[in-house]
Amino acid sequence: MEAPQVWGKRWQENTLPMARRYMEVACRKQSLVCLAADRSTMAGLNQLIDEVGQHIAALKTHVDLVDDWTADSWAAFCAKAEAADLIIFEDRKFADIGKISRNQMAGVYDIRSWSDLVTAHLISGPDIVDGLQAGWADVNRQGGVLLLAQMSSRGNLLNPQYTAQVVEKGKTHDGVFGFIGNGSRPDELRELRKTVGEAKMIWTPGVNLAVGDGEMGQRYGDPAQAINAGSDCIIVGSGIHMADNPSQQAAKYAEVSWHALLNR
Ligand code: S5P
Repeated sequence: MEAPQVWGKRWQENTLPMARRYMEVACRKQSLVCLAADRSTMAGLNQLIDEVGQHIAALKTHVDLVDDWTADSWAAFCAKAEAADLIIFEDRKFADIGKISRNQMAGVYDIRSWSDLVTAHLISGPDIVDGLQAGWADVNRQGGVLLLAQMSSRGNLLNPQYTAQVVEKGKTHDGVFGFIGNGSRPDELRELRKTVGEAKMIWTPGVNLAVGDGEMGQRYGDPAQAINAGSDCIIVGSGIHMADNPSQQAAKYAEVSWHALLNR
C-alpha cells in the first residue's frame, strides 16, 4: 500500500523529508517498530540486525553503552542497518546549550555523521534544536530531532505543564521531527496527540506485548493501544532483543503495529 493512503493526514501535513522517509519505510516493511538495540557488544548488535532487520523500520541505538565500540566496527554496523532499509536513531538525549550540543554531535562518536534522528530534552530551551541541526549541517547531512515530551519511567518530572511547553515550542520548528510520548499510558498519549495536532510524529517507548512493570521503574503498555491513541512508532527493546526468538517476536510486533495503523 502507498504511504499517502496509509498515513492519511499525517502524510499530508508532515512534509519533512525525514518524516516522509520514515512513513515510506514503514509501508515497505509493514512495520511501525523501532528496535531499541540495547546490547553491549558489537557482535550482539550485528546479530540483532541480521535476525530482525526485515521486521523493523528504525533502529535506535545508545552508542555509549557498547563495551567493544570502535569507529570501524560502528561504521560497518551502520552500513548493515542502511542495507536493511533502517532509519538510524541515536537516543543520546542531548540536554545542554545549543553550542555544546552542536559540538557533542561530533567528538569520538561523531553522531552527526551516521544518525538520522536524535533525542533531546528541551530543558535548556529551544536553541538546542538549532545546535543539533547545525551539527548535521557541519557534515552536509540532514536529520531530525525527537523532543522528549513525556517519559515512560515512573516518577519522571515531565509534568503536563512541561509537556505542553515542549509541544508549543517544538511543533512549529522544522528541525523537530516529532516527540517522544509515553507508550505505557494511552490516555496521556491521546492528550499529547491533541496538543501536537496531526503534523508531527509521536514515537513511544514503554510498550510490550506483556503489559505491566518492567525493570527499575520502566512501565509497559499495549502496543496497539499506543498506536490507537496517536503513536506513529512503537519503540521496543527487551520485548525483542531479550526474547528467546527475536525474529519471531519482531514479526509479531510488526504485525500488531501495522494492523493498528490500518485500523486507525
Ligand atoms: O521515556 C522513555 C524514553 C526512551 S527514549 N523511556 C524509554 O524507555 N526510552 C528508551 O526506550 C530507553 O532508553 C530504552 O532504550 C528503550 C526501552 O527499552 P525496553 O527494553 O524497556 O523496551
